[in-house]
Amino acid sequence: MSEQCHKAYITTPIYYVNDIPHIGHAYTTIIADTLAIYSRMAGLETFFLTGTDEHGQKIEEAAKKRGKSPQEYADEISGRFKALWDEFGITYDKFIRTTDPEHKKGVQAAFLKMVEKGDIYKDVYRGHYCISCEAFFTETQLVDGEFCPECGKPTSVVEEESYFFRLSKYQEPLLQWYREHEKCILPKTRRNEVMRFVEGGLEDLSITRTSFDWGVKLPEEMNDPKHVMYVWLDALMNYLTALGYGGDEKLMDFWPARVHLIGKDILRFHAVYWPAFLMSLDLPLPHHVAAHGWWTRNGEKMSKSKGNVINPKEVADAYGLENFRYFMLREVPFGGDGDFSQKALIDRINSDLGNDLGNLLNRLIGMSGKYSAGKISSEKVEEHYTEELAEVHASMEKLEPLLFDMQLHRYLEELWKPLSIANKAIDTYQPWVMMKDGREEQALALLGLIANILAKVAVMLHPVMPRTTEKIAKALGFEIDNAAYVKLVKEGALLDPFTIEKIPPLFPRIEEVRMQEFTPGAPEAEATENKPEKKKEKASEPVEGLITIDQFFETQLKVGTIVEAEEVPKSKKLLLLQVDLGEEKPRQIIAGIKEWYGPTDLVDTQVCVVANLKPAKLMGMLSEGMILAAKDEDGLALIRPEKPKKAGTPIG
Ligand code: ME8
Repeated sequence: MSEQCHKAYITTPIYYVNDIPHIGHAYTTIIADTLAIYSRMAGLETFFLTGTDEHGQKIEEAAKKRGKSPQEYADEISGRFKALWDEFGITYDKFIRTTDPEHKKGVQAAFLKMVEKGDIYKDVYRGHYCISCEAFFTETQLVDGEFCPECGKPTSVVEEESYFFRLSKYQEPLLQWYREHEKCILPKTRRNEVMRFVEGGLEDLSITRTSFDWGVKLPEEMNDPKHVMYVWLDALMNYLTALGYGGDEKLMDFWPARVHLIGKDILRFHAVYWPAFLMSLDLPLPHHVAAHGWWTRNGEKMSKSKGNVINPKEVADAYGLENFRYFMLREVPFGGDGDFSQKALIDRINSDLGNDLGNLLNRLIGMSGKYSAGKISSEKVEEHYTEELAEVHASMEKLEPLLFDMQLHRYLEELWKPLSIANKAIDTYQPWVMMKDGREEQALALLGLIANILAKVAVMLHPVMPRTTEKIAKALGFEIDNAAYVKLVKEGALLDPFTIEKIPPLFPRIEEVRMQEFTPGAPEAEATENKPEKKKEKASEPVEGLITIDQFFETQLKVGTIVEAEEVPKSKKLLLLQVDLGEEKPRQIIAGIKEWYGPTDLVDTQVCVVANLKPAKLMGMLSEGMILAAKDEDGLALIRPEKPKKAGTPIG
């Protein structure tokens, strides 16, 4: 993305409707949202597109398994993606669905244009097809002569009449594009990878199928009704049809895209096929295709078929949506893979957000209330804090290029430098001492420095944490908008004056893990069926089932003393316990142990408790923990410490 352009068209992949949204999807969408919010704030005319990819054999089969029509099924899952993005406040301008009539019309128009260009011919396709990846492979590319090299699932042999796109014709022009545009594919290492692939030779691409039905039909002019479009041609075209290609083209001046954000799994489609299709359509190529890495669980890519997905809504509910946004962007270098860990998320919230940012704001609010009745002037800041200001500006200047180069983790790292300057300045100059020893002007100017640093950071953090930064701005008495961005960031100027308002702490400290740790559950039937034996074996290898010591300690086990026990009315199984864990008040725990223990057996005895389980409701009552027990054919026995221990003693 270059700063000089005045339009910013930003896209996410359109997500397949065979998978419910997980944190991988949320990651791409949150990055795209961050870029879109930034672009709008920077005064660029912005169009942010997301949506769902609804055609193809994979979706047809998934719908059939659920006894639904593909359309019904697509409506349902597409709705879930849209609902989640709406709940997350994602600022998309359009949510496209490939089943939209305008989209289908646009894809057909593109097909005709490619025919006109002489880029399409009819032949017979013989080869292997992976339904899960919706991709063709040659014999030599397969693993063990049968399995997909991308996802490991078995491929099927296909021999059918097909239209082909002359991809081979575009080999040289593609190489030229990569060579001439250093940043066309980001990160740059990916560009090298794509170049090697294309240099290896490109075969023409089969772009229609006849063996199933769920897709965009060929244009009537082709007079060949048994063909439907290859799902990737259909899907990639969404980036154009969303702007009206082949119909009402009034948004087409947003083309070319500033950035197509994608995961590294779909790089070949976006960095090879897509630019070749665009060349065939005589359209300019995107400025950037930016491929991020994978979120993994214990080193494995997260996906529904592996049964190891993390629900982004659960994370957002447990830790706060904007904290989650910050974590995702800060934790993993763009392009690299990242293993999702709650501990890392909690550390980021407590340390970066709580200590570095939140405490700084609290200190400013406190000091300004005490020393200057909430009024802060910037008049003397330059005079007293020239060096600090210069350092702050040097950091601010580095930010935009980092963002536009997708170096989001470095962007946030750099953005934290001014915070560190501010925190250090307070510790070094000790304004409370200056207030006492006659250096009031310097002390008040220091508050001006801090307020300006916080204002600048709030503006540049706004795209990542929109609502939180609005609260910071409110506390400082200004609004985050293009004018503030120009003044504080572009011009490097100071705001003056500030009227400080007290607000509650933004990042209360998190002491406990708030989500149930993921336990490898049975993946949904539809997804497991196709797994090759090889993969299944791998999943049961002992190492796969092991956890690290850190993972173990994410479960907090404590000794508890049962102080009260009673029957749950109308329940044959449940007892209501009050268990002392050495906290302010006993925890209420509902345990399914009534068949083996009566209330009087339990009072004043000790048990082992999972203390950081998300509270759940049972029979309308809150249960705030779980008691450990072992059950075999002889019944159930509670697990108890061998000797009495103080209530709340950690186990581990
Ligand atoms: O590929 N980590 O759709 P899709 C990070 N319909 N990102 C992940 C991820 C993970 N574990 N899993 C998924 C398709 N993603 C096509 C796209 S575009 C014209 C057609 C994200 O539902 C990442 O952005 O399989 C990846 O590229 C995308 O979801 C794949 O989504």
